[in-house]
Amino acid sequence: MRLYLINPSSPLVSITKVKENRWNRYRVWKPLGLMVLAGLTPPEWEISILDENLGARDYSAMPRPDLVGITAFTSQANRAYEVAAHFRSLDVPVVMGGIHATMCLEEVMERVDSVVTGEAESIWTEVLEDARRRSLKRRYDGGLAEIDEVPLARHDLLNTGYAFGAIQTTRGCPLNCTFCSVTAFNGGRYRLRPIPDIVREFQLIREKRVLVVDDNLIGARPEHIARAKDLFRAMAQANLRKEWVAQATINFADDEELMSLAAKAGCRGVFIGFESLSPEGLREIGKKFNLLKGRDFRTSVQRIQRHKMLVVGSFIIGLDIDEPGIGKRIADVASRYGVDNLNTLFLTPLPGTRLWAQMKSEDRIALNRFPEDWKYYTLTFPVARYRHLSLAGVIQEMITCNRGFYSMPRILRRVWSNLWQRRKPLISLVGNLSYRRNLQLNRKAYADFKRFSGNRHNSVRES
Ligand code: B12
Ligand code: SF4
Repeated sequence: MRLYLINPSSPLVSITKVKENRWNRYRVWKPLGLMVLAGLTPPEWEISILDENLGARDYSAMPRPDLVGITAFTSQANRAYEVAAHFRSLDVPVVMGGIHATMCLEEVMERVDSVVTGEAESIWTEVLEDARRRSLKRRYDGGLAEIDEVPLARHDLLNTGYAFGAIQTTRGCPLNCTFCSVTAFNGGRYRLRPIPDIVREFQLIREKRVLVVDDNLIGARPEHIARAKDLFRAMAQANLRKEWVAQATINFADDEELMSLAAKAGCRGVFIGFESLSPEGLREIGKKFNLLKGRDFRTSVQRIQRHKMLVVGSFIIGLDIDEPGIGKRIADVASRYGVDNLNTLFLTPLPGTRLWAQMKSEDRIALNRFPEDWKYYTLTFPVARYRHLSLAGVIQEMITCNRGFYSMPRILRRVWSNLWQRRKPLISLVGNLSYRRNLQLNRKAYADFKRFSGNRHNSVRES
């Protein structure tokens, strides 16, 4: 039995983007979900993982599979449907799963033979067995998995072409921010994989550099932080010789021992969601965690950097409280915090989130011709109507923000400070140049987007 597991080309991170900007090589990441699925697949299946982000595939020149499994983020949905249509025209059954299939079940059901919602661990072997017997059901629901029994991901099936390997050590997030799909998809319970499994899986990864995909590697509660320390100790003891980056909340900076252990275990950078400059903004999106009184973000960032780890800060533009001038303010504040890279995104109502429900009820989703419009749900296009910012206005704020943060003098200052602190100046330089080069590409993308979206955007003004 031949199984193709396909990651459809992404509008953001595909190899075509790498051709436009070679620094983007560092932004083509492995589709870990498919590697996990492969790990769950019994040996009688011959598996190929096909990642379209590594280059276009000529499926008609390949042997006919017995089953196709497709994953997709929302932004990949249209390409996923094209791939599904191709294989269905050959009478090959197509199963789709992942975040988009879970959040937009009806839309997906119309376009594939079978949909798997939720996490696949508890259900995938049943799907395969049904496929073998040619009796696939239209829908399966995996719910939330007990991830302490998950088999190791098949890293051997995708071991060339990427700058980074990928691994997951926890799932779920209790914080339920309004714009984020994670709590709706992976639940509010913070679930932990057993440390020996994680260490063993790290040893299977060929790449020297690894992305730890967890939404928050350290968690929020004291017992989670204690567990993170145990994990880092075990990783250091196993002498993995890996350098890795991860997402964490700002409380990472509050514990010297935690940071020191992380650095010893190979942590070279953390991605931190600051999201908004003001307490009102944080309240608006429900990110109460960042509201801790008395926190000085600059000091927190410096504490992390002292352990020779880079800090990437993320902010959102388009909140109801955001007014003209927000772009410059974010660039200035992020520079003041001293983050090494800035990743600013447009507030985007992703299906299944609280923000989606709110914006839909207020008729503020401007790009709403689905599925065609999903390709703009990359958080890099303003797909909604923003309270105080018109379409042209919100795009201009983004351009101002990025131009301000990624101006050559500021880049050089950051690289110099990294050199001075002996903190991987090269990685910082590559990251900064990659973003800077994309700014020029973005301008063209914005112009195309404005033409495409026409007059569907009118800013929502307060009455
Ligand atoms: C790592 C990550 C990335 C990485 C790598 C992505 C990749 N190639 O895998 C990078 C940095 C590139 C990235 C980019 C983006 N990301 Co991202 N990312 C994540 C993150 C943190 C983890 C994903 C992961 O690897 N999980 C671990 C694996 C094991 O889980 P999984 O993929 O969900 O797979 C399981 C199930 O879904 C299911 N499954 C999945 N596929 C299939 C297929 C079949 C056939 C079956 C049966 C089952 C199945 O089985 C698996 C095992 O249970 C998630 C948050 C999250 N917790 O999911 C956000 C998340 C997926 N990203 C999100 C977004 C919005 C983006 C961006 C659009 C935003 C941006 N500008 O950064 C881009 C766009 C990428 C694109 N493709 O267009 C959203 C997606 C929401 C949505 N509706 O699409 C999420 C959910 C976070 C959020 N804030 O809500 N991302
Ligand atoms: S943004 Fe981060 S903290 Fe908020 S719900 Fe999503 S994963 Fe949790």
